Amino acid sequence: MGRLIIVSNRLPFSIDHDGEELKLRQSSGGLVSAITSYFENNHTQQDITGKLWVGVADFPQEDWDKLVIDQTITYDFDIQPLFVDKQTYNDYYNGFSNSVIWPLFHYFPSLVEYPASYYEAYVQINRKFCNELLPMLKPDDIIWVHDYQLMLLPQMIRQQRPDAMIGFFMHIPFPSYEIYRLLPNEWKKSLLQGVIGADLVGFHTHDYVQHFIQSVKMILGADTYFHTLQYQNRLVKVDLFPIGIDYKKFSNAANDPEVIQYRNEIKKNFQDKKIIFSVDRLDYTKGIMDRLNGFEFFLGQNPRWKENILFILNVVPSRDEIQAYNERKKQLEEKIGTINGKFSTISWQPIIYRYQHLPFHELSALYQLADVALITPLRDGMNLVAKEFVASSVSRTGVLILSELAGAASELNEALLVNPTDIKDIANSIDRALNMPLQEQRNRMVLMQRRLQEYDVIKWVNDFLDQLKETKKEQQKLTVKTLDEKTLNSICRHYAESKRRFFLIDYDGTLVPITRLPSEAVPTERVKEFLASISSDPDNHVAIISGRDAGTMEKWFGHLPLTLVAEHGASLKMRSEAWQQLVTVSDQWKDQVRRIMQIFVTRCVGSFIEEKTNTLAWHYRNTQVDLGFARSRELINNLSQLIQNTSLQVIDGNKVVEIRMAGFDKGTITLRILNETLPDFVLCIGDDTTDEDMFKVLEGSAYTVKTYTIKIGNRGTAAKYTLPSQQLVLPLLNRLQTCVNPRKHVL
Ligand code: GDG
Repeated sequence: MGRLIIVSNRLPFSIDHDGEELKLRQSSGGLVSAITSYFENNHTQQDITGKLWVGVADFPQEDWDKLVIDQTITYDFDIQPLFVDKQTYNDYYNGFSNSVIWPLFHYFPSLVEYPASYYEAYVQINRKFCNELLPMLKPDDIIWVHDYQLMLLPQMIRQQRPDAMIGFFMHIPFPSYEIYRLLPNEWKKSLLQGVIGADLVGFHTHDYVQHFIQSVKMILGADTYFHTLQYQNRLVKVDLFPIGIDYKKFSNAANDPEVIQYRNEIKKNFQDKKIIFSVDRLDYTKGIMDRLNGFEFFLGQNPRWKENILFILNVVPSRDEIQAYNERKKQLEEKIGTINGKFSTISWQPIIYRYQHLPFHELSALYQLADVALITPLRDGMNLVAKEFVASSVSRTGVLILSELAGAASELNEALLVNPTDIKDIANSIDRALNMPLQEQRNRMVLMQRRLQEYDVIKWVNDFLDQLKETKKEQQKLTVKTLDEKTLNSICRHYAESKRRFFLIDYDGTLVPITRLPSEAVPTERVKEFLASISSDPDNHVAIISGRDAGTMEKWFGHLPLTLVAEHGASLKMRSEAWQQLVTVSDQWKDQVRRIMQIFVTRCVGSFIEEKTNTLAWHYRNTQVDLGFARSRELINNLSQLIQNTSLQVIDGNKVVEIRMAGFDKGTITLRILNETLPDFVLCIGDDTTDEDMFKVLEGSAYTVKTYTIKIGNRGTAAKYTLPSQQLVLPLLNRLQTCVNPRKHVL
């Protein structure tokens, strides 16, 4: 392994001017807290040889140069700042990132602004990151791209470095498909394509993973299988990694003298008062206004808490150049004024409001002192504040009130979960928290603490990096199987030496691409010419082995010297012979099956029934992806029950469910033909699940002749080799002919 390169929009610090002196100041924010903790603790994996953080500098180049010359930089990782044009950065950061992606992904579509210049700047800055990174990259580096500002970057790097190890982590929610699809077409496509340029894509929760997979399926048409995506012949993993915190940093802070001193001061000032605490960046997603409304409602309903309670509300300045943020600051401050004006006495006011970044010892002391942490975002990717409050409670008392719409709610279900817009719910929860018996507080706290201790930020990073390496290994296993030049040469050699060559070729998805309707997939002139050419060699015996019915096969290929297998083996026409029906049972079963399939046609728009002599097939290729798949499972279930104790079987094909007589499949018929023809060279190629039966018998121990089994696509298969796409089939087969006769080139 090489270096770990963290790539994020911002660097983890800013530079402040203190007179002539320049000082580093750590930025606040979830991503920075997490990664700096990991780096500071020196917990990096053993095989990582260095650490580098790349991000945009929010300070001038001359400040940076001065710090480097004066050797003021004391971070234990390397830093590569990017200096970018201010206007472009503004359109990329305040524009596309924070006025398009941020509001949309947090379910505020009405706040989204759509100027094209924002997107252009987003592309430009992502490109700038890519261009700066490329010359730095070494072959073994791990590149870990973070968050919504850099969604295009993974693919940009991938295009230049196809083998790079790239991870992407999204710190904010990924919205449901219905929300995501509101983006203009070009944007929504390129953002998804950009992200899946990574090998591993991480989110905080199962829901975000599912939403992302759904969008990739619906918008890019990618194949998905649980947490694996298949897109343009690349395998990408998508999984959940709920970010952890630096647990020890918060629990150990209780013994820090600076924290103790500050804690004592506050205690002295607010003796006997219950403290409610919250800290957030100033952001409309954090639900501060609804929280204040909830608190106001609580005070109105519970006058006995007058003078006995204090809400310490800390708001950290954030994105103040964006209008939506500025306006909200004014509204919040007015609301705080109203509540204080309404409920204060001469010696007490209910809310202490501060608009500033707190030093760590103050933050930590407030976490420890709070009787209640009131964390009520309207949406939040995770929310680290909730976790930090829990970790800080060394006394194991205190109650967490947490929004059910924060990602953290899926891990912290011992908190009092509230709907953040329901002010009564918030008020009732405050009341319940203030009256909760100590034992119950402890029971809840202990369970949450155990969980957070178990999966802290170190585990989080290591888990992500381990999975990234695993994904790379899985991809490599698939590449090992891909038909390469060496294997092609050996197939060619073997082909040239053989005298009784046998070809088993599937039709749909192999000789021709899959189309919307089976009737559209007619063989092209190119296919017919190729088949005529390859079968004209007396040493070649070619079988087209398909699920199509005998009539269609005869119409298309009857004039050529080919063996034809229809309906997966129910009908057979050996080369130069007549068709034989291998199934002779009555087809009365069809009526009942047809009736059931018809119900599914009605219940799933776009699906249709194909009727063949011995088979009924329900196709769902043209349906809404998820609905089609769900209905196909139901249909399989219904049909399986229906055919119990009959000689029928249900086949779960590629976007098709078929029912036909048992005992006939492509494997059985393959063995039968081979036993009749006794070849010395076999090449079998197909794309569908039904082709697996052929691959299995040919790769099984019963069959010993040298064979080449080739699956199109790189899903799991019993075939020995894979070919990335259908378009490569004819060139491959054609190349074999040139092995014997180099001048013969049909295509
Ligand atoms: C994004 C996602 C996700 C805050 N104020 C002060 C301060 N902080 C620190 C907290 C905490 C961090 O900043 C805030 O993290 P959150 O998770 O609460 O929120 P975002 O900044 O919006 O983070 C979020 C996160 O990324 C991680 O993936 O959880 O959903 O939106 O660590 O302690 N630190 C100090 N003074 C402050 O005044 N010292």
